Amino acid sequence: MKPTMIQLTTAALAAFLVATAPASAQVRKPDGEDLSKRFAAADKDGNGQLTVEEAKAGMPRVAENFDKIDKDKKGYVTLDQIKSLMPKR
Ligand SMILES: [Ca+2]
Repeated sequence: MKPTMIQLTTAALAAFLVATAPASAQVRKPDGEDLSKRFAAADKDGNGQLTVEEAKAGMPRVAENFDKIDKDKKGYVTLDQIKSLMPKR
């Protein structure tokens, strides 16, 4: 049986969360700081918003889950929106 769309979506989201927040065994630096740096590097025009194009270039995992992060369908995501999807510790 082929995976359903929901299973694929869940798998993609799980992969995204794992990629942006490595398991504690792998974590070396504060993930908030790491995420901020990656966001800043991906945000080419530095306006604090990541378009899907910027995400594709700098944060592919964000691009893959862009629609889920961009809940308001504004066409961009912010660092806070990305952080809100990170597992809380
Ligand atoms: Ca930008």
